[in-house]
Amino acid sequence: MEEEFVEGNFLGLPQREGDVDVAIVPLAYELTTSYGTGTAQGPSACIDASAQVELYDSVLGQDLPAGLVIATVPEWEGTRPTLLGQLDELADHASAWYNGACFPLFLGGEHGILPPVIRSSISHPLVDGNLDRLTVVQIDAHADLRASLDGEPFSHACAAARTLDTGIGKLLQVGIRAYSREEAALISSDTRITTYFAKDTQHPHSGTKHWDAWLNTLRSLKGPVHLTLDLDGLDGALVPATGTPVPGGLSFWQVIETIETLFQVPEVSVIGADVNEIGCQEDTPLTQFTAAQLATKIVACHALARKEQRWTPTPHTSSHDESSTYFRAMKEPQHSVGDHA
Ligand SMILES: [Mn+2]
Repeated sequence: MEEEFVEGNFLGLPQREGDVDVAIVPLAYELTTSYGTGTAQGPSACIDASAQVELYDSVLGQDLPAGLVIATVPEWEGTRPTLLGQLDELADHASAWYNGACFPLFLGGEHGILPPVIRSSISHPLVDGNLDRLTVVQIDAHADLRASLDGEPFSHACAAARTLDTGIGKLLQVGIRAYSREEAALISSDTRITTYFAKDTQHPHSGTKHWDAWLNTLRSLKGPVHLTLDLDGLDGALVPATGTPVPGGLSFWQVIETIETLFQVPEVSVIGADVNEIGCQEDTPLTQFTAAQLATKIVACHALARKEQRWTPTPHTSSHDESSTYFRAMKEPQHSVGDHA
């Protein structure tokens, strides 16, 4: 039976009755993007473009919503006057979807959304107050490990560094090809970080060996995982309207393979994901359509994980300090690599 098409909803899907299984959460956040190229319009552009994405997924073997209640949440826009205040506001907004019964997919917005999103996942039952249990898988052109950029420690260029500050256990990166000497030093010295560089995985002769090693690294994971997909991890030709497109990146199919592989690891539960740095391309919808296709793949892989009993809803029973002043209480980042900005 054909679903009714609802304008403004992800994939045009009508929201069914019942508890929300998948929340599509648009975060129109753009405070620190280098060129200010319109990532705040990205989430709505992605939702509009999703109207053209096929509902059938070949791996799932079904049409979405595949029996799930998928809700498209109204767009978040910050109201507090300071950046740290807005990060707390964003974390409060995100935490509602970490109740253990729902899978949130955040659409950004600049990559600066990541630290508050990760902070808010502390209330998820599988994290259970200890973010050390969480692994973050990052697809990105940039390492995002700077201490600060232009004096701003919460810049999008510092998203992974501030996420490490929240206390996560592991950070896995792939697609990385733009980073500073200080970031290279941190990658070498911080045992929580594992980085697969694009110069290795995309090498015309030896790339396959490195790519297989990346997939095997994913397969070795256990426990709760958050997937953060910065669109610029893809080759710039595919996403020219992302904030900072970079040549030499991952192919579309490599990103698909990463998503499919991660969601199928038997001992992994992907508790949330984000697609960020979505731009709104005017002359062709390629950038926002690419984002919409990958967002759909994430939802389909989550649906498959539920179907194959690799994702069991774990309703919230415990209460944790869900402090809504985490970022405002922060004076300085807790680690520092040399900052020449
Ligand atoms: Mn990034």
